[in-house]
Amino acid sequence: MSQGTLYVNSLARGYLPSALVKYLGLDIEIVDTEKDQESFLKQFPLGKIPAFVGPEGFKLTEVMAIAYYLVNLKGDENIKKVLCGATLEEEAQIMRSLSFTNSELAVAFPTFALMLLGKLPYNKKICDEKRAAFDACMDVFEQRLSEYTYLATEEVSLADLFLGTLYAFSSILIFGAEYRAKYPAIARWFKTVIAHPALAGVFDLSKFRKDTLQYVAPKKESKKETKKETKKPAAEKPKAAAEAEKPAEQPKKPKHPLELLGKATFPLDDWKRKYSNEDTRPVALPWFWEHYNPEEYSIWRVDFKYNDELTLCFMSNNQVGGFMERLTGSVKYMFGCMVVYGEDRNNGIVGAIMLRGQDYAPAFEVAPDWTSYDYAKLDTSNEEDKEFINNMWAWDKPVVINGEPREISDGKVLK
Ligand SMILES: N[C@@H](CCC(=O)N[C@@H](CS)C(=O)NCC(=O)O)C(=O)O
Repeated sequence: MSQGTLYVNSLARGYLPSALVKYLGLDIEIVDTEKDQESFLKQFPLGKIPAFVGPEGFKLTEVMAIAYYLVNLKGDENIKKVLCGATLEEEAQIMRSLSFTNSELAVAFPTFALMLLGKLPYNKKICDEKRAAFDACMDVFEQRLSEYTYLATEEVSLADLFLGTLYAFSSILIFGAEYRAKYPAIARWFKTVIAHPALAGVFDLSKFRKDTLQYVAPKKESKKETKKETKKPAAEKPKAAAEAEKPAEQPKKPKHPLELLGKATFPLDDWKRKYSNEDTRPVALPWFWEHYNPEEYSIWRVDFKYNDELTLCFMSNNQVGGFMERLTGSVKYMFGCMVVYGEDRNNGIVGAIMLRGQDYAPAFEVAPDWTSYDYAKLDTSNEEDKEFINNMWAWDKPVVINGEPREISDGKVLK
């Protein structure tokens, strides 16, 4: 009879339990939740990786508990003594190291990694803080490993295997050779740990980064380049073919209605650059309020009308992404953020969007699904409305919905 199902994905905490299943030769099915989100979330609505279900519905979450359970499930006393400890003191030291790695290093990592990877809005202060917290953990490990061979005992234990997987994961994703060289004792230790049969073949070491990933502010699209690119292929085509492809008469593109409002003094493109390149709260937002002109632009609260029909947060966020793509025709007159708040099966979409003019319709109606949203004009002379706009654009605090603070799980920027 199968010994259960382990749910993992390509995120860091999944590597240890799946390596253990293989190493211990357990009859456990390993399911990649990226391929089967639905059945995973049905059983584990929090959606945290890893998760485990035994044959009689015995459920486990938390990487440390799952790792401990898998080793004990094997029922091999020698393996258990090595991986989980042979004495009370060894067990406690292994637990100590696992807990430190899991609650300090593994918690600091995703925030700055996701910011560097462009998957979370970049905030220099938070990014630097989390990075410093990660480095502080590395210092603790470096100190330990310059005095001892392993993290907790005299052999490779669960503590070493766990940190080993996170070290490999972060070296593939973020950290380069120079960073690793700052921790020579850890690098030496890693060579031994990665050679342990439990981790053999789990990571492709040739994928370790050479340079550490740095934050690069997104580049503004250059109109000149786009023009150049569209001209080039035409020039390379034989004349006759180019002629044949030419439409008989080029119909004039109708002007966007907001074009009729003329050029605004508020430098929208400068603002978009500021927002992308600077810390939102301390630098970008003060700049915005200094330059904003409410006679030229208006700012709207946008609420999705059918929050009850939303299911998984990532699907709600895809919906926001689709809406923004459909607004492309108006984006040069607009800026804003829309966020998904709440949890899977209990979430909603809200945002604050600035647009040229005082009427929302001309900007939004280019998107066929614009009627799925409610629009309410915000009063930027009112502190509460201003705070709502700041919160939507900084997207770093819970949003208050019907008097209740709701965590923001994801979002998109329209720019
Ligand atoms: N305390 C949990 C944390 C689990 C966790 O945060 N896992 C990450 C992957 S390493 C995850 O599922 N992140 C996705 C999310 O938080 O939605 C544990 O120790 O297992």
